Amino acid sequence: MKILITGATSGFGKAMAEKFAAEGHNLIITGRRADRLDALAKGLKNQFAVQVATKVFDVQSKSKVFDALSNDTNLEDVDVVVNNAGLALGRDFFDEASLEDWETMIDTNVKGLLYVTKAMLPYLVKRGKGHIVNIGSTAGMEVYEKGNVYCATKHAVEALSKSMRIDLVRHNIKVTVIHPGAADTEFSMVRFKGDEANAKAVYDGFKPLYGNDVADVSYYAITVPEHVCLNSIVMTCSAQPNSFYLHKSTEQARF
Ligand code: NDP
Ligand code: 8X3
Repeated sequence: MKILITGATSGFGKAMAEKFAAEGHNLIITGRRADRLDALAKGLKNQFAVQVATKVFDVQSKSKVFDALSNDTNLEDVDVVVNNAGLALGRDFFDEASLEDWETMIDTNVKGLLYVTKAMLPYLVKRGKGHIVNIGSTAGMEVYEKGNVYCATKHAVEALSKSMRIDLVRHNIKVTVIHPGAADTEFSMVRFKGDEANAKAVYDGFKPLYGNDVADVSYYAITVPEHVCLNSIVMTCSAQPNSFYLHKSTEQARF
């Protein structure tokens, strides 16, 4: 298979690239940090003898997404598009949160996912088959205190995944949405804007998901038989029963 993954410079996207390459699949990996993409591509090509192309762009920029993804013969036989790039910014009460943080989350998690999907669809439609895998979140299932706009963007990913599944079925395009719970990636460092103590505290007192857990589940979802579609997968670590309750060894409530 050939798989395009957005946000492959760290966390889930990087772990997926490593898993899919280890299983012999060719990749197009994307993100904004070119140095990381180049190092990952080089390592995977050497280790697994697969083809790995890189594309550097910000998913928030409509023109850059379409410049990067349009009219590229290497994309004509892409089987799977993984919309993974995304972020949270801030953990603040609604009245105290930053408008700029809200805009960046909406532009990345919602509009970026739409731009990438729209840019890739002509290839999948022309082929008459394909699979879109969107990375949502348990935050897209239930909102939690101070999660406001991040939760809203992930609710949008859930709604868009359902819509895509209906509208694209006539093109034989499957749509899966994966909703992970708390996972130890660079996510919290980004959310807390480099505040290491706050970021680390998120994962204190329990064993969270890791990138490879999400990569393994994603791999399963993209390798089921063609006539099977896993529509929606909610996956959490064993200590997390829902989006806002986390059973910590040190305290009962996460937030
Ligand atoms: P990381 O911060 O480790 O990775 C995020 C990835 O997204 C990076 O590769 C980053 O690349 C990319 N990215 C962010 N903004 C942009 C942008 N504007 N343009 C292009 N790429 C971008 O976090 P995770 O791996 O944890 O997050 C991946 C996805 O999973 C996100 O959608 C997140 O919301 C979701 N998620 C995370 C959970 C968690 O607890 N970690 C749980 C549930 C869902 P670069 O900076 O190089 O551009
Ligand atoms: C990321 C997980 O719990 O921070 O989507 O919302 S959480």
